[in-house]
Amino acid sequence: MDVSTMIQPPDSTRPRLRGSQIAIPCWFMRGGTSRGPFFRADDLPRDPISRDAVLLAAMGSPDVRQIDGLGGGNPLTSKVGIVGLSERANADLEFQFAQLQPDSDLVDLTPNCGNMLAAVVPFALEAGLLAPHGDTTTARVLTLNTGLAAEIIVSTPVGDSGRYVEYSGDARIDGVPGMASPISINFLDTAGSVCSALLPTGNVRDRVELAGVGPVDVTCIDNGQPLVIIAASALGRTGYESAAALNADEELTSHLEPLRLTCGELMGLGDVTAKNYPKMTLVSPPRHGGAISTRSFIPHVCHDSIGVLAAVTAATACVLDGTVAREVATVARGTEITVSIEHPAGEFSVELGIDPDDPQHVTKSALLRTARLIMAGDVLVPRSTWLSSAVTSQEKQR
Ligand code: NQM
Repeated sequence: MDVSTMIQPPDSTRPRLRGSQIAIPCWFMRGGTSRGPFFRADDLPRDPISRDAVLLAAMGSPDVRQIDGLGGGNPLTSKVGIVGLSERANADLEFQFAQLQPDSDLVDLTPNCGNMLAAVVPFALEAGLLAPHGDTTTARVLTLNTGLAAEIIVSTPVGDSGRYVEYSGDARIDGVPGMASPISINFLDTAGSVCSALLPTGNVRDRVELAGVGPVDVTCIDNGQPLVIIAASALGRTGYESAAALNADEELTSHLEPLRLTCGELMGLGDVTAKNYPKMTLVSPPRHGGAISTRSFIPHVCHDSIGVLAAVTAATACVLDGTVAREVATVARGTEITVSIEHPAGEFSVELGIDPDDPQHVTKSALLRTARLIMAGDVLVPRSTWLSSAVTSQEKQR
């Protein structure tokens, strides 16, 4: 067989039968410190049951090693991006983020992921959804999970065969080796992304009774990601332990989950047993010149670094008087400030805009991420997972 008939550009393909399996066009991308397959919305079944079955099969969940799929055995590598063009006046692209888990068959479409968000515009350019429009391409992305909007700027210089997405560069983010091209993300409206308000309990601080520990002060806050912020010292930890040590700390995790369930109710989120939020965030004074030190549980595993919107939310808590974070943080005052969030793999800088007339009001946030296309091709899933008529009708045409 002529090799030219075997190799097709992935963007010229659609989902199709391949023996007993279905081949679905897929772009495997790193977004920030997360990683996962991206799909064009039109390439997946519309029926949610079938779509979830396809995503579980693609990732190899449930299985702790995800040996039969693309997942990497960790929540940070069990993420999926689904992207389509938007018909809304204020958005170019719509991004549906799906959080899967290695060890469960849950496909959660309710949380945000600012790391995977960083890969949305590069993906849209690679997959032919968007055309680059200059040395940089700016697109407005609406995250369907919570209605979060962001303006994202990606480098798209001219190469030998036209404009391309530049992945190489001199930006560095802690938690990812090496350097890469910067991607700027400006969040347009993050307060109360999942909750009803930035401070969903109405307070900067609440006191919660925790069995076996006693009263514990928490800050319940959502500036893009619902967080419960607790002083590490309140749970008898320094907050400087490694992620691995905290994950092995069964006494700590046995306290965190009941606290999470109680705070979930206080935050108006109802029963959060099967939800990936609120995330539990232990804080302590900074040790490396930053504003605060964090250990973020997402929500049952300690993050190797910290999520993007979790960092934005923690940074916001650092500037609000009365919060548990403010008490241990070192932050400058001003209307345009950088808040450096220390985490197990380094630090994460968040730019915050503060209302000059109201220092308790954070007006905007911005940050820098990197992303990279790792693989483009097809992911294959068993035919039985796809129950919709799309592939069957394609089959009839052959
Ligand atoms: O908070 C981890 C990640 C995330 C989410 C998680 C994220 C965010 O690091 O915006 O990026 O909280 O599950 O990808």
